[in-house]
Formats: sequence, structure tokens, C-alpha cells
Amino acid sequence: MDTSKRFEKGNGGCPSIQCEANKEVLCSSCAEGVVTAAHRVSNRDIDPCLFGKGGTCCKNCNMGPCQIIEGVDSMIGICGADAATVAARNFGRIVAGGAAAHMDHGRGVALAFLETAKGETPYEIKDTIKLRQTALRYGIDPTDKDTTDLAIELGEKVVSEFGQQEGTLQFMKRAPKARQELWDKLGIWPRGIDREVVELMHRTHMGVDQEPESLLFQAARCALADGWGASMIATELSDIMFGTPVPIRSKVNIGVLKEDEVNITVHGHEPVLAEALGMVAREPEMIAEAKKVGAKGINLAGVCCTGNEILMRRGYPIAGSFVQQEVVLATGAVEAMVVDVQCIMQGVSPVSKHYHTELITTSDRAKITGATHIQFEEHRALDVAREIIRRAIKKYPERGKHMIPVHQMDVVAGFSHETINYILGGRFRASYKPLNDNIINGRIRGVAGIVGCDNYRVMDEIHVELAKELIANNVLVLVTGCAATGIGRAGLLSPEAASMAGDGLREVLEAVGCPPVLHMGSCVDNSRILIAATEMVLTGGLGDDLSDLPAAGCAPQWMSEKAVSIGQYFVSSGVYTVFGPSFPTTNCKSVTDYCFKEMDKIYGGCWDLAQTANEFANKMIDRIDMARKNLGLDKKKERVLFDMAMRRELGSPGGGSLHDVGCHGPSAS
Ligand code: MSK
Repeated sequence: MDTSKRFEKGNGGCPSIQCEANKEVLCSSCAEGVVTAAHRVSNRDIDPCLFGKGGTCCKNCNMGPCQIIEGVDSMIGICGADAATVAARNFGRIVAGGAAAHMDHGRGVALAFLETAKGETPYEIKDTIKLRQTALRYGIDPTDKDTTDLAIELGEKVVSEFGQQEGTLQFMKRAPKARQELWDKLGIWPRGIDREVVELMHRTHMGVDQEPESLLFQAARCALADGWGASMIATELSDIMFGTPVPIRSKVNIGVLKEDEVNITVHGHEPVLAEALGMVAREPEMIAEAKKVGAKGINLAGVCCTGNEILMRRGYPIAGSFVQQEVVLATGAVEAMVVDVQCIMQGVSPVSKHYHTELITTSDRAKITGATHIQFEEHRALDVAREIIRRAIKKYPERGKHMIPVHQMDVVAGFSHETINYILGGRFRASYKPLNDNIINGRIRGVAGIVGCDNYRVMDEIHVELAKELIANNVLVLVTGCAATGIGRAGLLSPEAASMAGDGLREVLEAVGCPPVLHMGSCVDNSRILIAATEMVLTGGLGDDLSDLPAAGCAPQWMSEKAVSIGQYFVSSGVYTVFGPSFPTTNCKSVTDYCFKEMDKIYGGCWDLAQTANEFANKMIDRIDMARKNLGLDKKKERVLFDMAMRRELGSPGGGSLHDVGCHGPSAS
């Protein structure tokens, strides 16, 4: 490794990380001796272990760790495990880890939903239409049932799926019929949510499942229990409790912190605490308390996916993505960082100690040395939220030297799959038909998902460059997670960015006032993309299965195990999915070939690997074009203009626009 670029505490000259705001804060805080991941990644003397990186280090028993080299007889495990078994086993454990995170998140939301239904929390059942639709999906007849009874019955059924041993998960039945038939044929239906993780951990234990195909089959079943099970439950029940997102304007980047207000950042993934903080932050008594210490108000801003949750539903700004979490603190302008679960770097604790910032953990599943722990409990959610806000207010007078960069960007978020329906189909006859029609007539070439993390191993703005390249090629882009925040920082989440789109896509976007990149939420909200893709199939004209759609997905800077579980549930659902900058089985050709080629024959979707934005774009567009060819859409077709007459025919005289569906700014309602 080139160590000439090392930089030590306080010597300035920070590495450039992905945006001007980061650079400015890091340069100023580095001079003060603050160490962040930017320093740690630059100063590592040892490159990542190649055995570990490529999936062939086995440490599943105490005869090892064994480093395996494929094709070298002397380099197999002490137990005899070869590269294929070890790579498949390690891949399975990554999926199990990622799926478990989503499953515990989903369980938390389901239990909070049940408590809410019973009137034991300050939350309410906001989306009664979705409540009834979801009840029907769970085989509950909503007729003549009041909201409370219906929600309790639904909540109990959903919670039971986590410990269920036999049968299947109700949301799986939302998938297109052809996909369900394929899952039937493969015998891959998850039987319960927790069961699939436990079985995968058992199979990957020393001396159990050793056949790579068998291990990868269980990894696929476990991932399906995540995507069509736990993640979809988390998304749908959160929508019912807190409201289904509609387009909403807000801002992203560190500049959303305020000089004259008490800054509180919420970081992690769960919406329940952040919702309570949002409710309490607007209380007149709280604002009065903030004014007493000289602040003008209370500024709540998000980090990572808790940020995405409150951005989507409330319009609260996002201060930073995953790679910005320490940088946000290094401004010295945050009174409290409140964290729940997942993606919280341990490094936030020492960074907070450089300042007056109080780091507050709130989940007994995620404690951090050096943090204050205030346990969050749904039934006393508002009291916990008030306690946290009061602690932050007390810190405000202690704010010392600080540096808030000016950088912030306007975004429009809140594109639930229901919203896409309304925007494209109009308020009165919501439908995906206009989207399908525009794909069929070629104005839109296809749809691409850019999801997942940002990562200190990738300093380039791959998400942004890739999104630009895709939209310029008339591909509509859907985004979630920290990729969405990075793309938002670059201004692509605003309707004005439609000017960067190719002619066909631009025409469609300008007709409805829609950004070329649609923010669909947090990482559990990738389930919204599954639902949107399913709607496209059910609407007709684009094949019978998800694998027929001119669509592709990617996670160019994946970091978390959750990303691999997400990737696998998309692959098992028939979606071509490209990861980068690395893939966790590459030391074993046979397992990698299985993931990159064989899975395509089995599921109609497979994994792939790319490094640069251009490579991602080429691979995804090639796949989209292949699907168009298979659908017979590559032939020159007469362009069908989506004009007012067509809108009238669809029963939507005003058409669907962001204003029609109530695009609004920050809201605490
Ligand atoms: S927070 S999983 S870094 S998207 Fe969902 Fe961001 Fe990836 Fe965590």
C-alpha cells in the first residue's frame, strides 16, 4: 500500500470524500485532531485480506482459520472443505446476517404496530386504506370490522409469521403468478421468517451442509423471507402507522444543520423513535425550553436510513449518509446524535467526545461504549423523546467552535409505489399503465434500481455518475438507502434534473413534473421496488414475470451484509443485480459462476460485478435491451404520445402531477 499519502492527527490534508461539504468539515476538524473513517481508511497499512475478501477464509471451527486456494490440493480446510463449500458457506452467512437485521427490524415494527392497535402507544393507524388492503392479503375479511379490531387481528397474524414453522408468508403471494409457480417448482417458499435464518446458520455450521448448490438454495430462501417477508412487513406496517409517503420536498447534506437551533440527528434504521422525536420537537413547551437557552428552535435531521424514514414521511432533512455520519458530528454543531440500530460506526463515539455532543443509544440491541443509554419503549415513546430533546437543549449553550458548511441540496422524496401509481396514472385512476405504455413505445427504455450503501473504499461518486448515465439513456431510476442520499446531494432528486434525461424519458417526466430519479425510501423499503415491479407485470404488456421486465438493479458501493441479502432476494425474484466494487465469492470460480450464470437459468435473474459507473451502466443497459428484445420491443414502433386525450380516456382530467398528489414540505402531522 502507498503510505506516502498517510495523514496523521492534525496534519490537515484530508482525503477527498465524495462531496465539498465532507471535505470542508474534514479539513477543519482534522486540524483539531479529530479522527474519522477517512483517516482510518487512508492510514491502514494492510490491504484487505484477500482470502476473506474473496470468500475463501474459513473460521467456522477452531481447527482453523483455514485459508483455501481453489484448485490447490494442499490448500483445503483441515476438515477437507474445499473452496466451493467455504465460499458458499461464507456467502450464506452474509445473507443470514443481513436478513436477520431486517427481520429483527420488521419484528420491532410489527410489535409496535400491535401495541398501537391496542391503543398502548402515542401512534395511530393513519392509512386505513392500506390497513384494509393488507388485512385482505392476510386472509382477513375487513367487512364490518372497525379499525381497532382489524388492526389487532392483522398485527397478531403478522407477528405470528416471525415464529411460524410451516406454511408460507402472505406477502409472497403478491408476486406475479409465474414467479409463484417457479418458487413452487423450486420448493423455495420460506416457511417462516426466523426459521430460515436459523436453518441457514445451522447449515453453515462446521460439518453440516457441504454442497454449494444446497447452501446457496437456502441462502436464496432466507433472502426471500427478508424481502417478501420481514422487509415488506416493516415497510407496509410503518406506512399504515405513520402514513404512506407522498412526494415531499426537503433538503439533504450537512448544511441542513442550523447555526441558531438545537441540532439533533437521528441515525440508524427504525422509524418509531424518530417519529416520536418529530412529534415532540414541535411541541410549544419544547420550543420554549430551547428558546430559554438562546436557541431559536429545535432542528431534527436524519443520518442513514432513519433519515430516509423521516424524510419520506415527514420531510425532515437528511444531514448525511453512511459515510457522512462522523463528518456530521465533526461540525461541532450537533447537540445530540440519537441512534437506534444498524450502520452506526463505533467511531461516532470518540468523535462526539471531541465536542459537546451527547451520543445517545436507544436500543438494548445496540449499545456503544461512551454513549448515554436511554432505552426506548413504544408505550412511553413521547416521554422518552422529551427526555432526549431536553438533554440536547441543555447541551446547546456548551456548543463551542464549530463549522457548518453551506452545502445543501433540494430534493423531492416520498415515492411509494402507490405514489408512482398516482403520478403516472392520475389521481382518479391510479395505474402503472402509462409507465408500461411508455416503456412499450420506447420513450422509456427500462427501469433501474440503484440501492444500498456508500463505502469508504470507494471515493468516486459512482452512484451519481451511474444515475446520470442511465437517465441520459432514457432509463428511469429508482433509489433507496444511502445511495439515494448521495444522488440527492448531487441534485438528481429534483424535477429540474429531468433536463439531464434523454429525450424520451424527459418528455414523460416533464409532463408529470417528476424527477428522473425516484427516492423510494430506506433499505427495508427495497420491498417497495418489488411491489412496483410486480405492479408493472400485473398491468400488462411487459411479460408474465419479474424476470421479463426491462429492468436491472445494482449496489455499486455495498458495505453492509443487508445489501447482500437484498441482492439475493432480487435475484431470486428474477432481477439481474450488479454489485461492486467486489463480490464476496470471487476467490472461487465455480461458486461465482453459479451466482453469475447458473442462477440466471434457475431464477431468471443473476448476480454480476462491475467497478466503474460506465461498466455498471453498460451491463444494466445491455440487460434492459435484452429484455426489450425478448419482449419484441426492440422493433421500431410508432411512438404513442401520452396526451390529454389519453389522460381523459384514463379518467384523469387533470393528469397526475406532484401537486395533484400533495407534494409538500416538512410536516410534523
Ligand atoms: S443505512 S445498509 S449504509 S444503505 Fe440503510 Fe445506508 Fe447501507 Fe446502512
